Amino acid sequence: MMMISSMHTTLFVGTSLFRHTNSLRTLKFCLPFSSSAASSLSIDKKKWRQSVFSALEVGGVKITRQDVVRDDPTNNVPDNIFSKLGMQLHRRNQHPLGILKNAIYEYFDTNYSNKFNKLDDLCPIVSLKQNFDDVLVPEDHVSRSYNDTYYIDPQTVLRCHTSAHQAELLRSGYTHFLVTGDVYRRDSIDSTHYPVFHQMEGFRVFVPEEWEASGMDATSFSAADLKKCLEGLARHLFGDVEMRWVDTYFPFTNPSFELEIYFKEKWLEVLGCGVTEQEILNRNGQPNNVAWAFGLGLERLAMVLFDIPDIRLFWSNDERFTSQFSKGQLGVKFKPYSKYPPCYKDISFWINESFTENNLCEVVRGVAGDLVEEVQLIDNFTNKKGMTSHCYRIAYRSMERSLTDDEINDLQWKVRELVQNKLEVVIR
Ligand code: FA5
Ligand code: MG
Repeated sequence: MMMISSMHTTLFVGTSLFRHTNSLRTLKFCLPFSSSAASSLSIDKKKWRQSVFSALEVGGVKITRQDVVRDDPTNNVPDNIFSKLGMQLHRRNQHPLGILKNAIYEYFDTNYSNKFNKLDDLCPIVSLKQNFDDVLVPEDHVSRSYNDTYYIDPQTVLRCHTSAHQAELLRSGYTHFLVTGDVYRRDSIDSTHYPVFHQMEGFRVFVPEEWEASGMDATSFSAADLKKCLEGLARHLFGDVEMRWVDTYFPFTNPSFELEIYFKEKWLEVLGCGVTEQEILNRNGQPNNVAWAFGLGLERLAMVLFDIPDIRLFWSNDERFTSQFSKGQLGVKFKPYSKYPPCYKDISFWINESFTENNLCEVVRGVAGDLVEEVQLIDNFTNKKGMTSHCYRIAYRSMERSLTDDEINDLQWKVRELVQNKLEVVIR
C-alpha cells in the first residue's frame, strides 16, 4: 500500500483502509451487488446465529478449498490465505490475542453490567454488501479494489473489517455488541503488516431518553460517551497512559476519531471509531436512536502489551513462543528466544501499468510464506523512454531457525520466475 519503506518502520502509524477519502482507482471486477448471499438472515437471533456459525468448521461444517480458492480471474484468494480460515487465534485463551480479547471483555462486563453481547465466531466470508454497501463505503473507494481485498467471487469477499457485521446485528435486534474476528487484507509486507489480522468491533445504541436528560445534542452525547468508554479501556489495558484523539474519516461514522497512545516514545494508533452515520441506523430498524462504534486492531495492542516484535509470531506454533503465555495473564513480556540472521535478496524489473506492490507481495508470500519478513522498494526510476524500473529488497528470515543459502536461493529463483510470469514484468 505504501511505497516508502521508512514509513513501515514506524510501528503503528500503519495504513488505514478506510481513511482514504477520495481514492478513485478503477475497479476491474466490481459488479453491482446482488442481494442473495447476505440478506437471507432471519430476525430470529437463534436462527441467524446458527446460519452464520454453520458456515465454517466452527459449527461442525467444513468449508472446502474449492469454496474459497478458485482458478478464475474473479478470485484472488491464495492457498496460504485459505489455510488461515478457521484458525481463530482470538478464541484461544492461552494465546496473546485471546488473552487480550478476554481482558477487553472483562472491562465491558464490569463497566456495563454484562450488557454487551459478545460474538467471536461469525464467519469471515461475507458478501460485498455486508463488507462495503451496508457501511456506506462508496462505490469508488480504494478498499473495494481487487488490489486491496480478497474476493472469492465478484459478490463475496473475506471481510476486511469487523464492521461488516454491524448492519445485520442491528437488524437482528442487538444494540450493544462486541464482535471479534479475523480480517483479511492484501497489503505490503513488514513486521507490523500481515494479510490476516484481528479486530474487535464495539457498537452501542442510545435511545432518546439517554441523551435528552444530558442537555446535549444526540451526536455530542454519543461522541462524549464513546471517548469516555475508550479512554477507560485504554487505562484498563495499559495503566496510566498518555493518549490523544485525532480527527479522521470513515464512511460509516461522523464525526470520526482515532485514539493514539504514547508508548515507547511514539504515538501509536490503536483504533478507529466515531458516531455511527444516521443512515445506517435508519436502514436497520433504529431510526430514532443514535449510536457509536469502534474497531480496534488486536495485534497492534498485543504487540505493545506483550512486547511482541514481529506480527508473524502470532501464528507461530513454536513452543518457545506459545509456552510464554497463559490464560488471564495480560502484559507478560515476551522473551525472544533467539534472533536468526536475515538474508537480503534484491529483484529489479521494468514495471507495467497494472503492477502493484500488493501483487508483488502476494507472489512473494505465496513462495516464501512466513519466511519473508519484509519487502521494501529501494530504487525507483523512469528512463527517457518512459519505462519505470523498481528494485525491491526482500528480507528472508525465519523466526525459528537459520535458513541455508541453498534454501534462500531456491526461494528467490521461484520468486523471480513467478514475478515474471504472473505479473508480466520484465526482469532486469
Ligand atoms: C477500520 O477497519 C474500521 N472498520 C474501524 C472502525 C470501526 C471505525 C467502527 C469506526 C467505527 P482501520 O482500517 O483504520 O479502520 O483499522 C482499524 C484498526 O485495525 C487500526 O487502528 C489498527 O489498529 C488495525 N489495523 C489496520 N490495518 C492493520 C494491519 N495491516 N495489520 C494489523 N493491524 C491493522
Ligand atoms: Mg486506521
